[in-house]
Amino acid sequence: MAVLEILVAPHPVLKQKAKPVDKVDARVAKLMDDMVETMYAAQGIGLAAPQIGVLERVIVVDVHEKGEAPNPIRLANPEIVWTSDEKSVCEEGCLSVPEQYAEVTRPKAIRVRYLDEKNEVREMDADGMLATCIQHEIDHLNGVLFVDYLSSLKRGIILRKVQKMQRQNA
Ligand code: GNR
Ligand code: NI
Repeated sequence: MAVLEILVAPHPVLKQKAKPVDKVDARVAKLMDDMVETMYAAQGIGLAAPQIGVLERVIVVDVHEKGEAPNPIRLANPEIVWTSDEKSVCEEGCLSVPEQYAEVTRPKAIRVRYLDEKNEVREMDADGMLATCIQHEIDHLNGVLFVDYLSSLKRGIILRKVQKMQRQNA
């Protein structure tokens, strides 16, 4: 496995739409493993392939509580097939928008269909943090960042802060 570099906004790859995988073969399974390792190294609860520069529809999530066993979930070609009418508000952050947080409203619960690491079709119900995280990751596959839900004023403030930080670290 390998820890990969995470792209930071405004990297153009983060605005592009990712392509479906044909099937989850050994190559895609390895991509999933590398993404899990990269997510843990960055202390994130999710990661989408475009964040490591790969424009394929692959995401990983792990929302396990501190002190509980890790529970990584690998999803290829994830599709939301149902959303609750009920919404929830979560303070979101993003590894590609480092150290910035803002409230985003999304459906509280979802059902998602996907291919697992063995290329088997699965469906999963999610709510709470897991539902929020999966929706955040699927947005990345469509070139959408959480800041895109904010006013252009707030988005501009956040993206300028990130660029300034990046320049200082360079
Ligand atoms: O680590 C992450 N935390 C987080 C918190 C609230 C809502 C979404 C997330 S996902 C984020 C990791 C990330 O950027 N995934 O794309
Ligand atoms: Ni993100």
